Amino acid sequence: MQKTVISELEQKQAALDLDHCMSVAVGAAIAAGNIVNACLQPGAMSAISDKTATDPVTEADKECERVVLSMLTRAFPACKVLGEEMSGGDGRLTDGATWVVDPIDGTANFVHCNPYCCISIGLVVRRESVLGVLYHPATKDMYTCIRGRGAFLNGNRLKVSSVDVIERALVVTEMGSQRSADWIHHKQCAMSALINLKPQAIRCFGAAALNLCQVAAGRAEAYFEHGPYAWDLAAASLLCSEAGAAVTDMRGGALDLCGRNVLAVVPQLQQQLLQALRDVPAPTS
Ligand code: LIP
Repeated sequence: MQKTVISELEQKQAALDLDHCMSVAVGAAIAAGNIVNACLQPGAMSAISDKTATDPVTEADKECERVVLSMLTRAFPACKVLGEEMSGGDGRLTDGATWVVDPIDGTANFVHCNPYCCISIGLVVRRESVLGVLYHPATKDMYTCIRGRGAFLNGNRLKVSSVDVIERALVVTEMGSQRSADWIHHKQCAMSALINLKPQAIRCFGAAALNLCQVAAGRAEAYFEHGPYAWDLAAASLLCSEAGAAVTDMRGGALDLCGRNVLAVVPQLQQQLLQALRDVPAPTS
């Protein structure tokens, strides 16, 4: 009988009961989503402290992260955790199975009571995503994916857009929270390159993970950004690839969850986007 050789990643993936992981992660996302929705009610905004003037963090961010990490570590004590707000460290990943959590992706939207924000929970093994859960509290949309088993929105399978001409494409990018000269120069060059490409629409919605969900759901043809961290990308980059998007770094290389840049695009427009972004200088700081 032919020996089934599976990769070390698949072996580790198989060792985790991913259906149980999914069930706990969905429950944790909903629990955090209830906190977000309570804060989005008029007059209920959570206390704000600022990481920087353009990168706020709220007590709700910290409370959501506490709730999510508590549920995950109680159910999976052997897994590591990496959260945007409290797990410390330099945001780098190790080889071990790690829950990578952004308790509120789109915090600047959230502090302005703009509901375009989500909870992102990814499970990463050997620096590659194997499971993703993203919850958009305002719409109660639950995006889920397991490596090799497809991408889903509220249980319905997702497939990227079939648009194959840039003039009919909606492309998403972001200004981000960095304001140093090199980052501003990068953003100006990237936006200029995108404008010159002449897509039908350019959007900056303010949440990396939710932007990737739009590509996976066929509501946008591409999203790129230099800036997102592993907690912005871990869950939604897998959702995009499972829905049929080409997901790379902005030069077309293999996505590095800690590489702080991403391009998710329908395959039929990938070369045009890469060509347009080819000469955009990366930030130096
Ligand atoms: C945000 C990202 C967004 C980026 C913002 C910010 P946060 O994450 O989702 O793409 O442009 O600067 O980093 O901080 O709201 O979780």
